[in-house]
Amino acid sequence: MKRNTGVLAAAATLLAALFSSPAWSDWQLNMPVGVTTISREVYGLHMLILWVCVVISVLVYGAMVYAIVKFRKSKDAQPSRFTHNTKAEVLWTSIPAIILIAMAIPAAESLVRIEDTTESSLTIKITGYQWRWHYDYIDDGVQFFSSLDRESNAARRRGSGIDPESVPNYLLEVDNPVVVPVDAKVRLLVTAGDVVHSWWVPDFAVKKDAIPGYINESWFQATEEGTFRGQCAELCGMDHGFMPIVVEVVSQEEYDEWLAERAQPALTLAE
Ligand SMILES: [Cu+2]
Repeated sequence: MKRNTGVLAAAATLLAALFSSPAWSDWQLNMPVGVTTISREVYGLHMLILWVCVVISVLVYGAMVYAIVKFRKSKDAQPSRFTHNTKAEVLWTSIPAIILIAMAIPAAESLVRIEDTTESSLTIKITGYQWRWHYDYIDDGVQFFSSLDRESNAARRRGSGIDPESVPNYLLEVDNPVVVPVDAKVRLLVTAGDVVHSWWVPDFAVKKDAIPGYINESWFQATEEGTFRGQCAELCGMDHGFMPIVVEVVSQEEYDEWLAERAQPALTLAE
């Protein structure tokens, strides 16, 4: 008895340590709520459908466990011998069909909104390369490459002697982040210059394949300012893990300033 209490106490301590550890936040299982209109909608749908599935699972497995226990062999259970039951068949066909349709309607509405890139206030063409991203603000003549930042790049080399833990945002930092204004509908034209990549920012609920010769469209409208990070989500070769994405959502004024600064060197060159 005493030994059992000891084991229980140790297990409780271990669990408590596990759940209170700061590292626990890295093990978040659910998808992020995100910061865009669509990401919140996707999260809401995901939770709704998850709970529908939970209720169905509880009912189905509950009935199964009940039947296993109640009609077990040791109780000398006798099976019924009927072969057809129209009422039961109608019920177990129509109820799942109704549930599926009820889930499909809001999901289809969201899908239509996800694909609707009209009325955007800004268009960015994104091109994936082995192993960096190229961004082209096609209405404003601003374009640049965005690569893994120097610090991460140095630390990732074999035998660099640099502790990755000491590098802030290791493998998730770039030299030139994408900058967009808050609340603006940003249309994305996604393509690639060599092999297939995928532009993925979880907080925006955007993951779009970048395919050579094709242009895929997507959009987002971030309603919060901040720095949001993503990665290439399509295995594209040796350095697939080293082409992160950083998007800075800023106020309209900051965006205008950034745009003016960015456009300057191009003008000087042209002159
Ligand atoms: Cu890639």
